[in-house]
Amino acid sequence: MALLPILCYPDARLHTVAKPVSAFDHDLEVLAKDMLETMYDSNGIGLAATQVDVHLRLIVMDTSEERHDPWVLINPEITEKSDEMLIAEEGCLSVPGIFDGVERAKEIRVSYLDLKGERHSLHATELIAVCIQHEMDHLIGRVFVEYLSPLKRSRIKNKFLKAQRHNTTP
Ligand code: K1U
Ligand code: ZN
Repeated sequence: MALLPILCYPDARLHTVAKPVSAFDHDLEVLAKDMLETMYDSNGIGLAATQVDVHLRLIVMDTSEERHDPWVLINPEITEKSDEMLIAEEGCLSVPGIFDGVERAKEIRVSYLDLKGERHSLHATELIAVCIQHEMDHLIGRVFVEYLSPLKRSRIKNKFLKAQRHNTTP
């Protein structure tokens, strides 16, 4: 098992569009395990492969209190979305220390494959629905700060660029 480096905003690689997974092999299992370890180590509730510079449609999550319910969703697709929306506070391991409200569908249905390539469908609400939508955005190269106002986004970008230049934490 290994901890993987997480790309930090505004790294251009975060805007890469991921490709569908086609090989359900040992390498994919290792990647999923390493991503889960990286997510747990960073106290996150989700992580997309894009964030560890692997451009495949794979996300991992654990929204349980006990942190003992790892999920691996491969080639996820949203098949249904509620008209009802909610605004929830989001954070991102690629934009550490920044939290803000984003409007998302309150309920979704997602079709995905597991590590054996078997298809499943899940109905998600509230935090789980928010987290899946946030992670699936990563797979199309979208970071949650893109939902914020241009002023907020530019302040965040400048803060992170400055920290990068000075080699400090944002
Ligand atoms: O970087 C990521 O994609 C993971 C991200 C997932 C997420 C959290 C909250 C809302 C939507 C998506 C995180 O895990 S951020 C850190 C965190 O644990 C957290 C932040 C806010 C609320 C709950 C948890
Ligand atoms: Zn994120």
